[in-house]
Amino acid sequence: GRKQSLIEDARRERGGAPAGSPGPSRLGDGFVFEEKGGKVTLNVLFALSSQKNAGFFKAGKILETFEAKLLHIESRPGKKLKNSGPDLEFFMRCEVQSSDLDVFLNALKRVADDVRSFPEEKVPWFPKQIKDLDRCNELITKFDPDLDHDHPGYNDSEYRKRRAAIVELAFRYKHGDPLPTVEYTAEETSTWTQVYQQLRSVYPGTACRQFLESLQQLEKECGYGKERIPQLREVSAFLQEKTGFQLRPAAGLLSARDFLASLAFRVFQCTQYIRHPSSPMHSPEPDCCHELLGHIPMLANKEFAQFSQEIGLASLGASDEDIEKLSTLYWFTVEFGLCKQNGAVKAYGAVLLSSYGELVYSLSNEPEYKPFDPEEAAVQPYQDQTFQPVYFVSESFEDAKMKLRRFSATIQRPFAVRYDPFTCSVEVLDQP
Ligand code: HBI
Ligand code: FE
Repeated sequence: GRKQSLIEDARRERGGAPAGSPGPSRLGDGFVFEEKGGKVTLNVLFALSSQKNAGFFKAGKILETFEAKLLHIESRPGKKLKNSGPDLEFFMRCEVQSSDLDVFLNALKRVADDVRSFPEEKVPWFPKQIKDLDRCNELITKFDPDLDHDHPGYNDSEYRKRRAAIVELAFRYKHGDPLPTVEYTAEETSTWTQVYQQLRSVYPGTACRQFLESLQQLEKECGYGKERIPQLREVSAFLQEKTGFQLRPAAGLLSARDFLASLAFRVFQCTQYIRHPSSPMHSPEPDCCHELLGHIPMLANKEFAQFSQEIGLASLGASDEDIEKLSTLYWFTVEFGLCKQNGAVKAYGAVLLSSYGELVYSLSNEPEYKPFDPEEAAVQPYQDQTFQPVYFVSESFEDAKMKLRRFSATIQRPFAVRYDPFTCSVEVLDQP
C-alpha cells in the first residue's frame, strides 16, 4: 500500500519510466553502493531539522516501509538552517532491495534535506539521455566580445547587441524544439560571402578529400554557397541523413566537458552568430563560419562522425585530467589536424578550414610538423591566441582515426558506457 504509492509518485516524477527498475545506469546519479544478491548496501548522509523531531520518525517510517536493514546510524550537529536553527546530520548504513533503491532514496529526499552519498561520488555528473544536454551549456567567456579586449567586436556595441540577441535563442532552446532560424542582415551575409569565396578558392589544393566530397554534397543538396548563410535547421536535417548527427544551438565557446559530452549523443553544439565584419578571415571564438565551414563537412563523413562520437563517449564522467587530455587531442586533430593524401599534406582540422590565414600558414612549411601520436598530442602545449607553432600530421585520415580510437579506449573509468541509438541514451555498466 504505502510502498506502492511511493513507487507511483516516483514514476510520475521520472516521466513514465518504470520506477525502481534495477538498471545499471545509477552510478552517475551520485550514490556509491555495493550490490549483492538482489540487495544493495549504501551509506547515506542526510540532515533533519532538530526543531521538528517528526522528521526522524518519518525517516524511520520509510525504513520500515522498505524493510530496510539498518546496519549503523549516528548523528552529529549539522549547520544552522535559515529560520529553523541548527539541524542534525545523520550518517546511516543500510541495506535495501536493489529494485527499491531509487524509490527509497526519493522517499528519503522528501522528509530529509541534503540527502547525499558517503563517501561522495567521485564520478562527475554526465548526461545519460539526449535531453540531458539541456544541462550541458557551460560557457567559457574568455573570447566573448563583452569581455575580451582583443575581440574585433569589443568596441562595437551594435555588434555586441546583435550577437547577444542571437545567443538568446540558444539560451532559450530545449531539446526537441525546432532549431531557431536567424534572419541574417545584409552586412552579416556579406561577411559570409567574403569568407566563403576566399576559402572556397583555396580548398581544392588544401582540404582533405573527405572534406571536399562533403562540401560538394552540401553545395548540391543543402544550399551551401556564397549567397546566403545556411540555417542550422536545414544543415541538421542534412547531417541526420548522412551520419545521424544533429545540431543544437550553442551560446558561445562551451567548456570542453560539456562540448565533448554532446558528441557522445551525435549532437554538435553550433554557434549561430557570425564574426565581426572587420575581421572576416579570423575569429577568436567559434562562430557560424567556423561551425558551418570547418566542422559540418567533416561531420557528414561516416568515419569521422563515428570517431567524434567515440571521443564523446570516452569523455563521459572522465576525470578533469582526462578531459584536459581529450580536449587537447581534439584540438590537435578535429580543430588543427593535417593528414597526408597522395603524397601531399592536406588539412582536415576545422579551425584551419574556416580561417584563410591559418589554413595557408599551416601548409606553408613555416611551422613545425610532428607525426601524429595521440600520447604526445594530448599533452602538447597549445596556442589559443595566434597561429599554432606545431601541427600534427597523420599518415592518412584512417591512421588518425585509428590512433584516436585506440587512445580514447585507454581513458580509465570505474565503469563502461554503451550508447543505445534506439533511445538516444547511454547505459552505464559496472566494470567487471
Ligand atoms: N564550443 N561552441 C563550441 N564550439 C566548438 O567547436 C568548441 C566548443 N568548446 C570546446 C571545443 N570546441 C574544443 O576545442 C575542445 O575544447 C573540446
Ligand atoms: Fe571547433
